Amino acid sequence: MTNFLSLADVSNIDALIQSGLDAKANPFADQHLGKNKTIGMIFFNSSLRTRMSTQKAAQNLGMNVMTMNVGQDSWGLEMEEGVLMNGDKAEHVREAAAVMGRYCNIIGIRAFAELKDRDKDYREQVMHQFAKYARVPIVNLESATRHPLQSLADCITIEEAKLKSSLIPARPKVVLTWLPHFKPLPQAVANSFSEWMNARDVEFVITHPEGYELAPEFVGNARVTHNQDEAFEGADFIYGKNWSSYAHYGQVLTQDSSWAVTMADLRLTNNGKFMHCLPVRRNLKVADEVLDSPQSLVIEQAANREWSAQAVLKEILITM
Ligand code: SN0
Repeated sequence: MTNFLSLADVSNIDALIQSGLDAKANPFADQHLGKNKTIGMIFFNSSLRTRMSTQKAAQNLGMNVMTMNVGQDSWGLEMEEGVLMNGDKAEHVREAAAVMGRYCNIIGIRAFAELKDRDKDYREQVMHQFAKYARVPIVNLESATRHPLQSLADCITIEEAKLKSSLIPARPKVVLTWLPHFKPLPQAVANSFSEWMNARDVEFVITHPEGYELAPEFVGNARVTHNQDEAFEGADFIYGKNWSSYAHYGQVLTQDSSWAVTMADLRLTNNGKFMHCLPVRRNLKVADEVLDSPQSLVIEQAANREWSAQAVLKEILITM
């Protein structure tokens, strides 16, 4: 693997999931792989799990880690080509990425959607500019349209739950449900989860209010319904996430609280497990009773971020 920008960079998902499970069972088996190698983690946005789990994974592999919060620790970075730089951004990505590429063997980047210009966000300018000018492998730490390290951790979590419980069928029913929120959030987590579930052997259903359709290339072969109760019937996994509208780009079209997940909703499922990438706003998106119930996988799912990052970094390191 050279870059890890999306599922398209993965040649064998099953093997990558297994590598994550192996890392979890034996975290320090590959300490030699990253010796004298450095990862730079560049954040344009806030992070808790991604920052800590990726750093931990890199250290498990023996790597050195440097972290940079763009605009706070560093100069603001200009991404557009050929512009007169007389605004608030003091440095161009051409120099910044080229220099970072000299210090680092791998660069991880987090750059959320700005949710203003859909074409611009979906072009993934920041990832592509870094890949072009840094000339080292780039790892997506959540970009405008995707969060593949999260999706890999989600796949690991689902496989692990299947191994632990004989009640979950070999081909589980997985439901991605929209949750209410007053703030416009990116589609990245939902897009990515959908992209990865389309590549797995699951019955995949997406449910959301009208106007919240994801981009068709991410929906793939999922069944889409506006009836959350119907979607939840017999589900083995409920994956909650809020996202803003793609069609009415970046807008909050409804905050209908009936879409929040409660225990009454979970009772419609096949003893379904609840998943969320976190951070989650309690009782706005999901009831306390769900997050605190034995059916919630959110903490294990976050714990698995370490192993998804480790599987990906290992895959990149073995090619160096
Ligand atoms: C981000 C998102 O993409 O939705 C990161 C998720 C891993 N989430 C948020 O920005 C939540 C912010 C909030 O105020 O609830």
